[in-house]
Amino acid sequence: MTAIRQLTGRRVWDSRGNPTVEVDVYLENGTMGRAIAPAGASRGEREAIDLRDGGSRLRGKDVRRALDNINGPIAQALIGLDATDQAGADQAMLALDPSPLKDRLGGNATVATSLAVLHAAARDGGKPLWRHVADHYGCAPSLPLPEIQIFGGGAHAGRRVDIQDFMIMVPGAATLDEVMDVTFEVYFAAGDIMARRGKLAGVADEGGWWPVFDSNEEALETLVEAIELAGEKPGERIVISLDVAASEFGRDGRYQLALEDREMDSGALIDMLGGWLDAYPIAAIEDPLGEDDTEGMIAFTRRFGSRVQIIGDDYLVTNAALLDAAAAADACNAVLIKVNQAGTVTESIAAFDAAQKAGWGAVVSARSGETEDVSISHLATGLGGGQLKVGSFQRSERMVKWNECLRIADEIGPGTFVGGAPLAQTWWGKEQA
Ligand code: 2PG
Ligand code: MG
Repeated sequence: MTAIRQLTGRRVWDSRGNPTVEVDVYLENGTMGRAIAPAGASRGEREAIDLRDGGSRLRGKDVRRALDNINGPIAQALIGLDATDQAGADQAMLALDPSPLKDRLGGNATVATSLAVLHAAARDGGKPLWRHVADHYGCAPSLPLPEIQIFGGGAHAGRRVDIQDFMIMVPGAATLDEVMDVTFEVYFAAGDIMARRGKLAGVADEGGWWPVFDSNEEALETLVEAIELAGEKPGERIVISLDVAASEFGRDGRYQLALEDREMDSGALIDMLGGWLDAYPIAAIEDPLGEDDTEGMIAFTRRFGSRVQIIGDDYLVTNAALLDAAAAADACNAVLIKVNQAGTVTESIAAFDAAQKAGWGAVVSARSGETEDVSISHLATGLGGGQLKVGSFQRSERMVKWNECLRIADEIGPGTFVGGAPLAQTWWGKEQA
């Protein structure tokens, strides 16, 4: 056992220029672990809250209350505990704040603390974080298959288009290096097309090109063109992945497509998305219906679940109980794992375990507000066999995560990137068969 000697929170700033919390955990032997809380923009209603101060200071976004919680009650509860007992440290925080949304301590306070403890324990054991995660949770580590955004949208691009993420995956690549090469070509081909049409207008929150489009379909068409301009055949080595983030434009089974000035019910939205699945090589689709539209999710999964990965993000908020219920109802077939939605590493692992039990895929994911923290690159690798979504192929808070995966690839050795995670291959393979 190596006990936690000191725990300190400080205010730092994220990729959107908003304040966030960083935690340093020091162990008795001087080992230190550090982590920073990310922040979402399209947040699920049932995810752990970011505790912010409100009021007029920093537009209400300051995090002094979360820092007070870290430096006060959380430090008091965790000092003296064994840093290698992740569940024990997380449990100590849950005992302080048993509320479902962690509104007392703040999910930002708990997630930075929880991840900092994980980092400290890994260092204490002399292991890279990915190896510690694999050993601690009994997983076979493997490099994740990246999901990389080419166009932003939704809440990350002033709602310029309704759909939030237009992404590619390269399950046909043999190595992570190859994924990066292919992504470079597609990303800049997309930029060239936008420039040629006078539509190049910078990038959205996660580094994808700003979506100057007249319809959601135009974004999809342009993505296909970019893949072709990069010299690839869409659906061969490269597939498309979408985050519809439907909760952002739908409530109570009614959806407002602002771009097209159209209102539709769940059935019409499902038909529209189904049309896209027929027309484009889409292998994965996230939050196709709203977080309150379980019937829609079930209907969508019934129709398309055998041919496409259907990922619950806002719908499941990295919550094992919600995942169990969704698995029983057949309401999607994969989960997005965001540690700050759950609020602790232990609860995120519980959601990951529930996904494994259900036979579902798992996509470890960043938030739209990010930092230099690279914990998720390690988590995705350590847990093994999955995917990783960190945004686009530009802006350092995104690229640090891809670059960290490349370093991990050197550590883990050749042959561990299995030509695209088996998961994505399986889903796409089904379609091809
Ligand atoms: C999502 C994420 C990342 P946010 O919806 O999957 O793209 O967005 O962090 O804003 O919730
Ligand atoms: Mg999402």
